[in-house]
Amino acid sequence: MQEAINAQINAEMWSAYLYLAMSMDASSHGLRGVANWFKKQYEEEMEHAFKFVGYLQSQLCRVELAPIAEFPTCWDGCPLKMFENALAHEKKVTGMINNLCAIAAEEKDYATGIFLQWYVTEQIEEEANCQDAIDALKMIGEDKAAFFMYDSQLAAR
Ligand code: OFO
Repeated sequence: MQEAINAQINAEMWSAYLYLAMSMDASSHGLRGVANWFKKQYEEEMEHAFKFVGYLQSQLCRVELAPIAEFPTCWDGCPLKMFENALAHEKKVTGMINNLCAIAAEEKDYATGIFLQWYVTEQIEEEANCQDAIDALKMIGEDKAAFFMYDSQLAAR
């Protein structure tokens, strides 16, 4: 269980870098709201990672930090591509969290099972947020005024 949680800490940090890269790409294309949204998402992912770090420490387990694997850095300033990529990634993360739950159940590690429930709920929100953005961006299409309004909304996250 300890090994699997350490791997998840790495995965959460990888997610953080992915979203920070999206924020940088959006920013370099003048998409201030999208850049802000992904910067906030980067911060959330680091919180997810540190929640696991705190949990391992509270259980007197060792935290092992591994190198962060390479991540994509270019979406050509296309928010739809970013959110589609983010949704696909979050679905993958949901699978990883479910896998951790399965290990906890198999090892009869009830404390970790309860701790993981927070992540199970969080993943529902993570996927829904990405899907909402995809739906909105598809509706907006090429309408620049509508996109400007939506970008301002994302800037307020
Ligand atoms: Fe940590 O939820 Fe996204 O990846």
